[in-house]
Amino acid sequence: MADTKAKGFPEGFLWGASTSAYQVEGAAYEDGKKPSQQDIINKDSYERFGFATAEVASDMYHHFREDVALMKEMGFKAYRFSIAWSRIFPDGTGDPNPKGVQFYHDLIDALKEAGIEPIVTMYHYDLPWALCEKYNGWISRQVIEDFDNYARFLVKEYGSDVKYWTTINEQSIIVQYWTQKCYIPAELQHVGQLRYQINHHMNVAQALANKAVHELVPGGVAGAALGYAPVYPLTSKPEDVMAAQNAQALRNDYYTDIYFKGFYTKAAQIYLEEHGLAPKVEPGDMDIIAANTSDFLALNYYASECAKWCPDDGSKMLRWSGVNRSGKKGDISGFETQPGFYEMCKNPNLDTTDWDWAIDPRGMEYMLRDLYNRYNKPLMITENGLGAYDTLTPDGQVHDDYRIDYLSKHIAAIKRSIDKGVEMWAYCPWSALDLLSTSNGVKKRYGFIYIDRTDDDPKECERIRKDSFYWYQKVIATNGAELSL
Ligand code: BGP
Repeated sequence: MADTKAKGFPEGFLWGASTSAYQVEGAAYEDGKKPSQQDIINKDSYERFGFATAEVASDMYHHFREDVALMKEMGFKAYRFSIAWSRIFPDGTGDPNPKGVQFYHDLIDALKEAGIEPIVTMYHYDLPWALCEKYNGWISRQVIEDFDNYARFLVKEYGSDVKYWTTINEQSIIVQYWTQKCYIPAELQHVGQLRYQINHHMNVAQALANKAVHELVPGGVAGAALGYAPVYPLTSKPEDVMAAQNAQALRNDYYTDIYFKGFYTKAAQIYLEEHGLAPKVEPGDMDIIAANTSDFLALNYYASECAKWCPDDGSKMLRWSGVNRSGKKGDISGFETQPGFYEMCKNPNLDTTDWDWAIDPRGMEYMLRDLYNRYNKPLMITENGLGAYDTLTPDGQVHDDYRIDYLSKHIAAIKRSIDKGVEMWAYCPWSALDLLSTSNGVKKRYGFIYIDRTDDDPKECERIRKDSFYWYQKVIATNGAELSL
């Protein structure tokens, strides 16, 4: 008889955490690095909203040995981080910057010495600013060739030490929140089709990056890191259920079908064509995409989403996802609306974070089971976490029991998925240490390690272990068996 006992996390499971270059490194203009589009976007956010710039961030560039030591103390088996393209190629192309190249060698060596497996993301929102100035960045097809050149350089340079490569971070989120994630000139911001054009350029670029890993890294594996939120219908009315399927097609399948099957999800593509939003595809693009599919999918899961029917009778206009900048529940500026397809809405059954992100561990289990059943490919969690206000007590502690509660419930959901047969490689929640949020400065915190700084004052960026640090240490030591405090 088959052994039906729950098994939990496999031996060798990669416990760790994630960060991205511009959100932690700082040293934005040091040792030859030139600005990325995030240095420009975040400077603007500081002026408009008072959110910290990326200039210092968590100052990891100068603290990385201390940070790796803290990761080792927590027992990390893996660390997922990204490489800043503009540290390697300050102008996007041309000669590499020796000091930038050396920085990542030093980081990778330190991780290896600590027994921590690097999971490297090639691109996490930070295109070299020089390429925005030269040709409007991801809007131009030229970026495909330049990204391929950069990706090939990375895998040649670091491939002997790095087996796990995630190519591009969160294309789905880039489509929704494009001006936060990409520099888009003001005069083009009304052209919705460009969101999907950028995404198409990324699809070709990321397929070429998969190819580079497969050609140049013996035993190397490659796949994108996707921001993924499964979609529930608001009610069991058939039209709401249909709307949820439509939203699932356009917001999720449209990316995963490309990564694993090499084509655009039909219903989504037809909807985009009918509404003048579909990307222009050049001859040969789909061949490159289909010939270089992914080995695994890295998932960034924070929340599930909810959809309801939306008529196409002129009563509703196309609108993209809103954002909550204040950190006060309910301040979200609106929901994505695609007339005739779906309208996103709040799920009345779920509590949210202060930034209006639905808290839904069951949604993670639903997502993992669904994706594994459909594609039968290994999965990793490369982001998951609770953005919250943390308080540093006068005696230098951070009691983040709310974060422990959030993470333990999500880890339990992964365990249930594994027990139902899902092949999971890694859990790398967001984030190893506090960092610069993409949308809310540094007061919205995610880390196991508190960084003592404010939006206005980077201070010394002192590192302080939170309660969740000690809790996660125990989770890892017991391979996920012990999830309580
Ligand atoms: C993901 C990004 C990360 C990260 C996280 C939290 O979309 O990949 O870079 O920041 O979300 O989002 P935020 O920083 O907006 O709270």
